[in-house]
Amino acid sequence: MNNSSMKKEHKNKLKINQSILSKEDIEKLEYLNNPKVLKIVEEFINLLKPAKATVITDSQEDIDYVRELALKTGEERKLAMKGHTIHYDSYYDQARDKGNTSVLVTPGMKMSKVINTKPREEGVKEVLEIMDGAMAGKEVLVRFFCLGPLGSKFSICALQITDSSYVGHSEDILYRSGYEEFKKLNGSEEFFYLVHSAGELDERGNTKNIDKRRIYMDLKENRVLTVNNQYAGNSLGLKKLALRLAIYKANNEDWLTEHMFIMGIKPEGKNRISYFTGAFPSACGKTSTAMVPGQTIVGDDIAYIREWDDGTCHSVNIEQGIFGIITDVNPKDDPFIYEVLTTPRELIFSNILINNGKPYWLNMGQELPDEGMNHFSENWKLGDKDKEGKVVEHAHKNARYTVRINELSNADPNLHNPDGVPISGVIYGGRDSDTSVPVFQSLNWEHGVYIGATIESETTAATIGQVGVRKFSPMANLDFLVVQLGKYIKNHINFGNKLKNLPLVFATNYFIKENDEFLSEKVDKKVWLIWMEGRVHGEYDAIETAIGYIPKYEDIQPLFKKIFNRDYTKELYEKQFSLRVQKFLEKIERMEKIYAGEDDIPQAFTNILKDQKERLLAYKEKYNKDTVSPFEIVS
Ligand code: SPV
Ligand code: MN
Repeated sequence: MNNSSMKKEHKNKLKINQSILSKEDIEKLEYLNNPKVLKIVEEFINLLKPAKATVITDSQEDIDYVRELALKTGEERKLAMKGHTIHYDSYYDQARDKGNTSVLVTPGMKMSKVINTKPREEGVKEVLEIMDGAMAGKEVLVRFFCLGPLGSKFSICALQITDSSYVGHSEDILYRSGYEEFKKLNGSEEFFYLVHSAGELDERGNTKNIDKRRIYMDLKENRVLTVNNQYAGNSLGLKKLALRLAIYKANNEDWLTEHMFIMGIKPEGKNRISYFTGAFPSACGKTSTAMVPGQTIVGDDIAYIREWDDGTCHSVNIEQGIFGIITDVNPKDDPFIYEVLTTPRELIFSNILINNGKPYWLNMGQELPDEGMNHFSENWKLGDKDKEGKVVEHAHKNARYTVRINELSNADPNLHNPDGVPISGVIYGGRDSDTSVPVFQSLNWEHGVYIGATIESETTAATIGQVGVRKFSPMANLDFLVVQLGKYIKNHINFGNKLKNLPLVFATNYFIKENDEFLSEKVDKKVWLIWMEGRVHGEYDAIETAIGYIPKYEDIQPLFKKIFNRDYTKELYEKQFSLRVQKFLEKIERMEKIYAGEDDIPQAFTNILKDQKERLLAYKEKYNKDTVSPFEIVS
């Protein structure tokens, strides 16, 4: 049947060949009554030129189709355990590609200096040229999702077009299906759209033309165009790509889109739960904090936060699953996740070692086989080297698992609550070996914004004697900022100032060292969490210091006894909670330099930085030393 007869028969205006999009699929699109959806589908199918297009609704049948397609195309393979599959990304596509990720800007659009930008016209032209014919011979999925709980004023609809069944399947695990939510839009153009093609594939099913990998955020059109990649951080429209669109939207509408977990803290013996959000750069303990035993998890990566009618703020997880780093997950440190990864359920592993149908990853707490299939080859052997002469490890360090949160025994019952959860605390987690204390509370909301805006994380590869390189990441969100840093900070300050009931703000640093040894154990974060939760309820006193409120020994000692039956000594407390005044001053100097290079930093923020510095200099004078004991500050 040719184009014109197809049009007549179905009375649709879509100029797409019926050999590509069936009558039934056209009807699924038309049901939504949304001209913009039809326009986008037509434009991109005609550009990308797939052999077949399939529209996926919320029905179980459609969702099963995607899961099975991933096995049929070979993008995923079954493992021995029921429901488990393995997916590989190209050896050169194992993490987010910051270099080829750009924000497309129009004249007059102000961006922070730390953001990669490209003139919009040039970027759109370039990526559309690369996308032309990129789906030749492949099947494309047209998907509808809801970022946030269904029927929630937080949520944003998102249209995803992708030729990767792995991407489609991952999104079914990680996001809520939103076909009916699109219908409820009533034809409105208020949605994000995300177009992805893995491009031409090699014999292993991996993207061939990595050099033509592009990830372009087109803020003007509320869309992201991404091509020649498969790694989820580059390909999954709903994850870090829609995060950027939502940051832009939130910063123009006075709410917050943050790179934060949401967790419930439940102190033993007290009949209550307090919800906290937390922003941690990678390798600073984000997932392991959200997974502390005895607490609940709402989300581990992205939160929308809005002012609520009662003067508090509420937050939702825009996801319903976890795309977590698998390296280091072992039964001792991460019992919940380890259990999930080793029992039957729907679960995608990526970029790990498979031997005899069984999964193996780095530091899983057992010996690994020295051959198998991995992110490098079908037949990897210990000692194999890549083209650059580098020995390939058993699995990639950034290897991942993808699983639904409701598969976890610590899933919070409010995960899908359209009202979200009320937030009473915000945690900013940094990583340094020589400056900050394990936990402290900000002096007020604005000082809390300062703490978030000055997060640093030390690189972990530092060898003995070498000082780790410090990476700056305001609110752990630097990679995703698509507004000026000054505007982002101002939005944070204003957001808190309009709330009647402000969340308290805390900072953590689990990595302080003495003589190259960590001063805290991995599990200690439970004590810090319980202390923070208690502060929200006015249960613990604290010592007011130049950097903020720090816990008292008398409060922390019994918590260690009760929770771990451990004798927490005064000596250890003093080492952990001494104020390294000189080191804090050095940090401030680094921040002054960074912020001096940014335009439009709010005066309020500059003042907090100045006040913080003055308080530290006053300590230097008063105590006449570089490091001040918390016992001295008390007395
Ligand atoms: C992160 O790197 O912050 C992640 C994984 O959550 S990615 O999807 O790559 O962004
Ligand atoms: Mn993340």
